[in-house]
Amino acid sequence: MKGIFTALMCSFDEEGKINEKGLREMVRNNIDVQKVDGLYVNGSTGENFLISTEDKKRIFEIVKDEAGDDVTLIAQVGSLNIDEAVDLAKFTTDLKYDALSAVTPFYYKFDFDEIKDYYNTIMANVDNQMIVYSIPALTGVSMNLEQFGELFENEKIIGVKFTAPDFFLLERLRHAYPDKLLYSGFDEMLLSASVLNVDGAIGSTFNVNGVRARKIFELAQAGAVEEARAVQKETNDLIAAILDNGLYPTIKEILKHEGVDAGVCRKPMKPLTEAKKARAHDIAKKYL
Ligand code: NGF
Repeated sequence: MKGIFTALMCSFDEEGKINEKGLREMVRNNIDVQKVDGLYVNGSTGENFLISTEDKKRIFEIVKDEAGDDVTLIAQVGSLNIDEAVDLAKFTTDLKYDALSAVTPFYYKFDFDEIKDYYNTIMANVDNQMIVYSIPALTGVSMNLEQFGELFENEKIIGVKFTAPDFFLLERLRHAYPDKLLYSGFDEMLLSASVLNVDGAIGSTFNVNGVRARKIFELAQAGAVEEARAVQKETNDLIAAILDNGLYPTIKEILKHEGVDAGVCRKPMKPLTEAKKARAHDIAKKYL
């Protein structure tokens, strides 16, 4: 369960339908070219919150079929509809996904007891392990050290995907829960998180920059911080350009530049203009 995990994208056609061939190519690209340790399926990067339950299941099936046992697979099953979350948790456990993850329930201002009940309900229904997906900037849900500790009391909850720039909390979590898995969620902060001894990282840009991400992680683990910093700098030049051009559509366009049939993003995300498409190809040429 440790190492570099790509937050997998899904290839959609112009009508928003799954492009199975493209999805399979994306899986293979991550395994064979980016050489990542695992895939995080149907997360934010997978446009999970824009797709139907049926499409989520189909994506889980295609990815498992293509990846087999080549890499570790984590299924993001979180949903505001707890019945859907449980259904997806059962479905992916049956498919032999190695672990589950669930975004903290958002939109309504759930209190912590409700959040805890959400995770415990999902896990009571399956024989699997759970990585909490914490991304306060998008969900508005922040948890403190003690609250993470309360979630971790459930032994099936084995870690957290920590997508936040709060390195004080990350260090406290590392110190307090040495046996739980901590994953860095912001690719541009991978070095800082790695120095704090996270167990791995899950990120969108690893779809195109997985090899550099591994270098950062492994150099930091080996104490070679100067060298790691140089690779993080190259990485951040790439990430800054991607963010400036539009995150997910630009990663897809870069994948196309690399020969991967990455398709387009689903509405309401808008397609890249011709100028931005050209810029994405320039980014690939300049920074990859
Ligand atoms: O895309 C976001 C939104 N965050 C991802 C990652 O944390 C999301 C991060 O890689 C993820 O893993 C998922 O698909 O669930 C960023 O895209 C990257 O650091 C650029 O900012 O915040």
